[in-house]
Amino acid sequence: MSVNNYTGTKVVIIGLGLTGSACVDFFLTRGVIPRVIDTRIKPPLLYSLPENVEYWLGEINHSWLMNSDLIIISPGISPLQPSLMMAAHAGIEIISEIELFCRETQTPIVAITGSNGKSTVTSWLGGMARSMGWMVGIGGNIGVPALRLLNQPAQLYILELSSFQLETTYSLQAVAATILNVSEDHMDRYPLGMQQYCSAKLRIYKNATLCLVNADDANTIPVWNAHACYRSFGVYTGDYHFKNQNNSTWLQALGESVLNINEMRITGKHNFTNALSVLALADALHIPRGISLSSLTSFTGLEHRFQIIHQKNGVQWINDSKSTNVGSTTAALHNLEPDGTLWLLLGGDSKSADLTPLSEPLQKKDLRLYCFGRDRDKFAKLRPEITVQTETMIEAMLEIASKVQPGDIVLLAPACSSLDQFTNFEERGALFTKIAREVG
Ligand code: UMA
Ligand code: ADP
Repeated sequence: MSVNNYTGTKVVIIGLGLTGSACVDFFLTRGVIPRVIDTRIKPPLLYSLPENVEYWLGEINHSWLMNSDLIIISPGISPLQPSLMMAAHAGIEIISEIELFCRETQTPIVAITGSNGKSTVTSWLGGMARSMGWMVGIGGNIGVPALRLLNQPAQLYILELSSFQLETTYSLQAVAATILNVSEDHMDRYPLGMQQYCSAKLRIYKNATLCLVNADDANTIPVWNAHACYRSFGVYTGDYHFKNQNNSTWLQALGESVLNINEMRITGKHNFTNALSVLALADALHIPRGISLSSLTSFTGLEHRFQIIHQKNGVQWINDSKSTNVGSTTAALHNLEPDGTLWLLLGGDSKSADLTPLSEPLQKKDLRLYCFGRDRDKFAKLRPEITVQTETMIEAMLEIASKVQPGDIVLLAPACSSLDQFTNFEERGALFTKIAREVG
């Protein structure tokens, strides 16, 4: 039941992708016919637009904006575009789809952001909450627009939120909110750099009941929200951390050793850190330990995230196609100590990132780099003496396949978005998997 009455509101939606399309449906069911703008000539969901909805393609229609009462911007559109700045200056409200969603529901929301690990933590916690028998809506940046979740009854929402979505979200009042980590990403969207990117992420804590911060990452810690309760996780500090005992590593929660990490099926040190944050959020939701620990041990991770997809003749092939920034590639490299050579595939669209933080992890010995895609030159400069450049990932894989020896690992962790050569990271990961199984 909508608590907001939009009758008579002149609504413009910018973007006709997943988000814009969900917004169109939302307003139509509330009896408001919005107008839709997309700066692309052929936005992906144009075909789904009902005939009675007016649309404008190829550029922002400034007069439509100035004649509206409410503008909903898709995550891919920056509110700092000149025409949106002018609309804001004229007093026209500009909000995200997440803001619309928050205004519609009183159901508790867990909100999760961070440069890396959002989808993993969101799905992991989501599965855990569902195993309680709760009706849980899981969505946001993970791929399901939050507004679509309103179509099903829910006792709890778990939302993955990007910095883009948070920029124009004001009414979020999460029962628990976390920034998992911050490393450089999306610098093409944030010309003022990390400060601007961090400020967008920090908005997640505003009005949260519980803020879960990463004790090892100062960028995840807010300097305000005096009303919130704070919990932290970290490698060796924080309310949730690791403890070495009896020659193994345990998850330590609020002073108690609760789980030997060897009992978990997920791999990678970064995923054990994700487990700490999942456990902290589960505790915030009062999920009994028996259920949370059982879910921590059974979760095997998501596709395209640091997954061994092929093993033959002593060679492992790892698909980490979702590694789209320097932080996730660094995490992947820190996990691997092969007996032989590590063959790393890097490249794509680096989104104007500073790549120099990769220099240190790329000092690993017995490493070979294969750089492909649009920004391959930039990566090749990091360690030219061990680098081969190819136009495409397939060319690189064919060459690597002819050279690998038992004990080697081939890792796709490209530190880039795939959009220069693929539809999305799933397509890149699926191709890597297919070729690895054919030639590996
Ligand atoms: N675009 C234009 N002109 C427009 C509108 C969009 O050029 O008028 C471009 C954008 O710059 C972008 C692309 O079209 O390159 C898609 O943008 P969109 O805002 O229409 O995207 P949606 O299809 O609505 O998908 C969005 C999120 N996409 C982005 O933030 C770019 C999806 O996250 C999210 O799953 C979906 O909403 C549902 O919430 C994707 C993503 O890449 C997976 N997110 C970034 C990330 O994870 O790093 C933030
Ligand atoms: P996101 O939704 O934030 O992009 P994902 O869970 O999809 O996060 O993982 C994206 C990439 O980040 C993958 O390469 C994954 O292996 C890596 N990753 C996951 N968790 C972490 C973490 N805590 N720290 C660094 N990298 C991580």
